[in-house]
Amino acid sequence: DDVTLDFCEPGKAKLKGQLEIAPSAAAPPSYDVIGKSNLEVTPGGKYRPPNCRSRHKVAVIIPHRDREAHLKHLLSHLHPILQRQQLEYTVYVVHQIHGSLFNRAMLMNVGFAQASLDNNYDCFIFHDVDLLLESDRCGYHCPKLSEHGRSNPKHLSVAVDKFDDVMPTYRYVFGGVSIFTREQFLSVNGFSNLYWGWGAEDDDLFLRTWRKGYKVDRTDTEKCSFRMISHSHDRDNPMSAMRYLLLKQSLQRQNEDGLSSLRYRLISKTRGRVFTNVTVDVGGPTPKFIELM
Ligand code: UD2
Ligand code: MN
Repeated sequence: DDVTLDFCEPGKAKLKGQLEIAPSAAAPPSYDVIGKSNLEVTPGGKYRPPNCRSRHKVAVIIPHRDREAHLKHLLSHLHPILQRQQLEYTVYVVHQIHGSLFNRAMLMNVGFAQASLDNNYDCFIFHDVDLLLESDRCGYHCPKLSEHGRSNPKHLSVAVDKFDDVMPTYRYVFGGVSIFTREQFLSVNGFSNLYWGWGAEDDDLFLRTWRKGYKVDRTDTEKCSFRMISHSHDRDNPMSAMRYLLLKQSLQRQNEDGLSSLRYRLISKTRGRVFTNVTVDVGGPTPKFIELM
């Protein structure tokens, strides 16, 4: 930290309000072009405001596989917003190798662990690759440090506009974009590692959060709304029966299943021009295994 600088004043942030969102069918910009439009972002996808000391040290964690066009759209949209918000931040993309079902939750845990090795981030934003913020008045950060003690994790993507309809918001929804301080995430023991394929890992996180005495703060949907890039659905999860059983026993497992039991094989960790890439093998059921079940 450069302690000689004054803290950034939120009032001085040059926000734009409502943002234009390029149609997702359009070809996304290349990483090179994204880099050239964000010259103050340094390798690894890191930024800190040059003229003031940020009040927030944020790691943005994006789980990813085979959605590179979405990733480019997201990065080109998000970097300028985070800079305008005067955040000190790094973007981590956690990439799962092929060979087993996708495990969004486990990739979030890996992102948390790997980011924590790099820096003392105080705030973690767990972010789907396909959600674009519609206004930069939606703060991508945790409450101020002094308020951490009594703050709750936050669900940011309450309003998601997808093919012109707003997603039904039911009480347990916690997917999309969610925000935890380091203490909060450690306290809930992160996400469960056991959800392979689409669904329920976010509901599980919601239960874990309540179990540890937090509530889930919802953002003001006027300020924070998102557009989801249209994509085909992967809801045909071969493990779907399993996930209801898992959810039922979520709370019994909480202390043994999560950050405390996280095992993975790090394939590579590299600093790209506009993000830090973490590629991992998290294991998991192979197509052959599922066929035999
Ligand atoms: C909803 C939730 C999501 C998650 C999911 C259930 C919202 C807005 N989103 O998303 O957070 O809880 O249900 O698991 O509430 N991904 C890849 N490659 C894949 C599959 C997934 O990169 O092959 C990543 C990517 O970041 C994606 C996220 O996982 O955005 C969630 O998957 P989805 O977008 O297919 O699921 P969706 O939209 O139903
Ligand atoms: Mn999606």
